[in-house]
Amino acid sequence: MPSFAIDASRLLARLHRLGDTGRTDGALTRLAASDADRAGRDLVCGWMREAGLGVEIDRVGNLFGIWHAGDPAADPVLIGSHIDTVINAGIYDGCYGVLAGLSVIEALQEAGFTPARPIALAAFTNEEGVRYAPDMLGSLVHAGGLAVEAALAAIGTDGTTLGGELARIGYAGPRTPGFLRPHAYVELHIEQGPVLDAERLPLGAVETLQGISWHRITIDGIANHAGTTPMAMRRDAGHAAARVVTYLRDRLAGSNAPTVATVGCMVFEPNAINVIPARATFTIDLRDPDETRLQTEEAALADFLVTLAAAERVSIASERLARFEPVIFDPAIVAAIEHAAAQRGLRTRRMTSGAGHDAQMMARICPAAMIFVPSIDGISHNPREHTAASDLEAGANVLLDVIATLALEPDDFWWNHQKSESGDQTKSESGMPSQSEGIPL
Ligand code: HGY
Ligand code: MN
Ligand code: MN
Repeated sequence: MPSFAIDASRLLARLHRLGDTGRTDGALTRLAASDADRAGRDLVCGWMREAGLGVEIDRVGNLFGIWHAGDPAADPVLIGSHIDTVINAGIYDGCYGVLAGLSVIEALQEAGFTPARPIALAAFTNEEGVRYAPDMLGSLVHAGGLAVEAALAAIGTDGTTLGGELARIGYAGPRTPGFLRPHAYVELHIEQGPVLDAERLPLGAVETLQGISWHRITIDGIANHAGTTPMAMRRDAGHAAARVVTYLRDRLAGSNAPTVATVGCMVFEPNAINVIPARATFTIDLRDPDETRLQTEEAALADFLVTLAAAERVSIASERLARFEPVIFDPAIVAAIEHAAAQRGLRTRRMTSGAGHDAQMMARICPAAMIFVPSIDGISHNPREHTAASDLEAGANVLLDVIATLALEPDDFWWNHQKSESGDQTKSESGMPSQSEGIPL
């Protein structure tokens, strides 16, 4: 069993400290580039500097803490996630992956591990996409999927621009996004779903991530008097919107497919108790692990909207906010995750991620994969989000093993310190094989 581990009490203390940062009336809402985000960023950058990492900030506010070890010319192994949250969030989504990554780097430093290449930690901007669309914005820009200027010009739900807000909070950095080309990327995250908890498994080796399709729908009818307008004469944007919500539920409830649809935001105008809504604006989040089926659902929805507009005598406009195809992660890193867990006596299962993550963007530019730990009752995007401390610790230790392995060169041992003490053994005490005999990375 590996004798090498992260400092779990430090990780948990930081998780709760960060989780207490940016709360308003007790609720944790750290939207991208908000004052609460600034407070969280300040805290994380401080911890990165205390660990001796070089802190770099790029033009879209992505934070990087770099351990400049090993060959300075070599691409770094990158650990990452995000610290922005949804509204009234839990403390683990994103923040756990960033803080566990920091605890991994500190553990490697404190154990005298000398990586063959730099190891870096990223906290990407606006992963949630609640204030600015698209989601995973910072990692998407880093991966070259969205131009910097377009990202900075993104208009928020509050009418601000991302660029203006990053400058206001002091996190419009100088580095050009994409300045750091990862050798490999690993993200540790809570599952945010029910599978691991239901199966009593401590870890998931995430091999795929489902496709995501976000749209904003605007329905325009005619405002009229709630009391005097006969039902047959109404051009009710609110009723038409409600029919979209029930269409999605009815269509998918009867399906065997894993497709999911969510209408998370809805606004009526003029939003008055005695006025038939003139306008309804709402969002649709559609997801499916299969690209063809996702396209089929998008087309079916578009057809339904055309039929609905005629039937309700309203006009309906649809604006695409985000569209990401399903992703297949790097099989060698997925195998390394399973191997590292097995070395620690931890059972795992292969999984598809239902949630979007920065890893899906990093997979565009380097080998990438994810490690999941259980979410109790599958609850997330909710202050009740929770993961057992033992699972948080196990996930971070497996991340440690995988990062150490990825930071090796082929002729190196898993733990150089081990090699210097006990000569040329082929296995370190940890049981992790040396690169030459071990994981096919
Ligand atoms: O929406 C998502 O799946 C992620 O939480 N950003
Ligand atoms: Mn997340
Ligand atoms: Mn999230």
